[in-house]
Amino acid sequence: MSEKSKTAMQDSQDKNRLKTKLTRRQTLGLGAAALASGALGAASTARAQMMDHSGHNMHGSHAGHGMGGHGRGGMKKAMVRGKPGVYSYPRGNPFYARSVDNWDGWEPGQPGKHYTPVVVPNGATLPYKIVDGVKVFHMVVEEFVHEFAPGLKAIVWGYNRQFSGPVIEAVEGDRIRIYVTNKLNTKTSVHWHGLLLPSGMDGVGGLSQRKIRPGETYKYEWTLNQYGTFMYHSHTDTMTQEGMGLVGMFVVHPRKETEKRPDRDFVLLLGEYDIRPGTYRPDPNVFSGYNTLTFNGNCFPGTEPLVAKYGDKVRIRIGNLSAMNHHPVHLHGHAFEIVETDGGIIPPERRHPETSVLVSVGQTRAVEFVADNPGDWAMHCHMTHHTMNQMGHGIPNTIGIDSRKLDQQMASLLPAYMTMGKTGMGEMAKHSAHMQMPENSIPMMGMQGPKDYIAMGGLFTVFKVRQDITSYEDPGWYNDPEGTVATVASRHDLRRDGIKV
Ligand SMILES: [Cu+2]
Repeated sequence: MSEKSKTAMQDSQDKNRLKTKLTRRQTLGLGAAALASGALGAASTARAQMMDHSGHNMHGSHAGHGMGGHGRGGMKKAMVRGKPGVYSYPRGNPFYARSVDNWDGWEPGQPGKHYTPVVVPNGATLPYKIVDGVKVFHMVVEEFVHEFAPGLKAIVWGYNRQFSGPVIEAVEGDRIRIYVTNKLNTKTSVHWHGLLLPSGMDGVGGLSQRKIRPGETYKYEWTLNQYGTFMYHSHTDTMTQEGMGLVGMFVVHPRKETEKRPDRDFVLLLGEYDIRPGTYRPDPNVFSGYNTLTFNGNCFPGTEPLVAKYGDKVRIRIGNLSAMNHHPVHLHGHAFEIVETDGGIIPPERRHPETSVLVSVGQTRAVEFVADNPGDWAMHCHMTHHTMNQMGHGIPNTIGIDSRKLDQQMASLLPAYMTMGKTGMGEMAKHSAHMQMPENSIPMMGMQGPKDYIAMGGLFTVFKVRQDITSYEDPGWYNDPEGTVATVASRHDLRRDGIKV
């Protein structure tokens, strides 16, 4: 079908095409040689490259056409749309991440051969089977109970009883068919966020398709004509349905290697839910005050660590389908580059170093770096309220007060009374471990760490880098080399350095 797509770009943007090719070449990282030879030279080199790339094109005739033909009077031609019933791959945007120029006729991408499978902490990828060269997936939308962290469960909606949904993983050029069975008692639909596909496959209930009725199974099918980090989510009554958990990530690997593959390719989806202590359902109707913030549907201490070997090339793909909050995700001990967004690949020469990446609602960001610093490194949202669990926001500020008198007076009325939060929430978290907690609730934050109580919750996890591991199982806490842990200053230290305390 795609040989017809060549009609799609007989448009009026020849000038842009030159630019497009340059940018696209940069995007693809095809090397600087052609760039140095100037725009026209670069354009023809790009075209040659594309013809080379499309060597797998079954039909042959397509090679070089879609983007090629600069200076052939295209300025005068109006945009020609595909014929009715024929889908034309989008070709106008230089940022689309593509490693080939034609997407039909490829064998289904295989793990190991075409890609290094992603790692999904607290989750898994969606299984598929291959039927006549098509990758076939099946997602079942239903209600089930999910445990967000030890002690905190809620009735959620999700895909295939996974929360957040299983990661769909495929390869550019794969023909995919995704069945969606609706076992909810309300209508739904699935939108494929960031993916270039026919409008009718876009999953917006009422706009792109009729909504999926309870009990129905819908079929989505298209050919992946890009690679990158994308998402999927309900696009019917989204406030309720995303708020109940109908969200997931969608990763497409390049057909041809564009840059060295990462050794560890992690996928994390950020989420937020409102589960008030004592209740068993997220409340999707709230506007703010989300108290359960999650990496892949789990809040610390329920988050699985990300494990890498020293020297590994690491990619972390982060999507955000929270209801209302953007999350600046900060990694300790390393700097990274933001290499792609859900819109495409950032050309290498435009990347810059960061230690935090802001992932706004409805965005994905992929970062890359070399794990060159052994240790246990915190990775967390830097919004301090987002590393707390089930925090009430109506708490009086008692920091710094001396509550001894009040506690004595109150004790005569309420024997177990204790004013909380005088030294901050960290102490409160610890206390709550010994207190009677409301039903279905967890401490606002924390777990016992190797050196003390870790007063964090929500969007917090640990990135573990090790020199001498043979598997990526959780290696336990880091064994620090002697002399590399902060300790109490000795009297000798203080005297030597003239520190008066
Ligand atoms: Cu946040």
